[in-house]
Amino acid sequence: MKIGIVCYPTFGGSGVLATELGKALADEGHKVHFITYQQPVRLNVFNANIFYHEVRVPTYPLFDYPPYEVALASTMVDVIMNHDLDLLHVHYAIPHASAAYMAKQIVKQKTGRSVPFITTLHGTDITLVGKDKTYEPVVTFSINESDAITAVSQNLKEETYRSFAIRKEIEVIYNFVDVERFNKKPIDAFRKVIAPDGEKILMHASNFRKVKRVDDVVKIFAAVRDAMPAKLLMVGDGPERPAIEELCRQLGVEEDVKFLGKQEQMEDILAVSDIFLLPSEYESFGLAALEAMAARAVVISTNAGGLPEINVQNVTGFMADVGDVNTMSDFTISLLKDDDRLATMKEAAYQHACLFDIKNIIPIYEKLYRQFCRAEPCK
Ligand code: GMT
Repeated sequence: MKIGIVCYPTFGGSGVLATELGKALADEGHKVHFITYQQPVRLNVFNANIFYHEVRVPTYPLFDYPPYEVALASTMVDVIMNHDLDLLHVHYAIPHASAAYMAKQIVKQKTGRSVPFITTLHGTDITLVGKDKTYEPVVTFSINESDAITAVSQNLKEETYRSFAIRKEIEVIYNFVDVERFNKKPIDAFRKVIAPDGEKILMHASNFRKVKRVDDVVKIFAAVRDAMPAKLLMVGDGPERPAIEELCRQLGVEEDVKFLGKQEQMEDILAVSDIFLLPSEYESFGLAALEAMAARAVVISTNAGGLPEINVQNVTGFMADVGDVNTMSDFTISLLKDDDRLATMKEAAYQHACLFDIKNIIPIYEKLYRQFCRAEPCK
């Protein structure tokens, strides 16, 4: 099939997922056209089935806000018509679903053909941004106009029905991970640089937004470090980072915390990590936690949103209520003091991640796309 994928090209979970999906579909022989304002960060391979179309937003002195959605819809029309796309798959509702609706209407008027679009809901497009009344009417309308709607967890599906007047069925298709990529042996030299005296290594990765409660990561780590020698790796970047660096200094742990910034080689960093901390206020799914599990790190998280759908209590990791730093710290300390239990939980985390392996999830998306095939047999 010829599939257009629209996403945010950044390190955010929705962009990562959309890019990995496109790469996997291209490996299966589909022609995949990425339509976005920048080369997606994970689009780092050459594949003759992958095409990239940049959305250019010309500026003009009149525009305080350059109209990205208009430029996106126009680029979608161009790509659909010139590359004869079978369907569009847009990731993150805002503004991708409404732009897809607009593109669909234009193509229909020009050619008489109705090009289907599938909207995948990822999280903050529903739970934070989408609910805002500035956006809500357009979000509700464009989700309802989607030819198919998917959500990355059962929790997000329920949240969507709770918050918006959605008349259609939402299919849950879980996020996935390429287990083969993340199941890597730790690089000894790397571990020695980070933890020269064999200290346990904890890790966190996010966009450092308030919803991630990164201050709780540092508080948990400070408690662990009081109990034993340990190191914390912080991957990613975002608005909370200066305050978090200050908190590290206030708690006296700055020597043991390394801020690595945005990283592409997540598998190498995860491979040396014992524990992955994700004390978020909300996660629709928690793709970062799933990647950590595939790399055999034990996930200590909150029980918010869709996290209980991937993190199995006391088996693959441990969950506590949002803000319950003491419970998360106590569990982490007792686990790190028990090497046998740590090894058992690491293996359980890996085994559980295998259920979400890319090989299991891609066929589900293909089955969904096949409903929209124009030709039989579906190519
Ligand atoms: O976590 C973020 O803030 C980024 C955001 C995104 O859309 O890029 O992530 C959301 O989508 C991911 C992929 O489906 C999910 O794994 C994350 O849990 C979700 N984030 C939130 O719900 C806060």
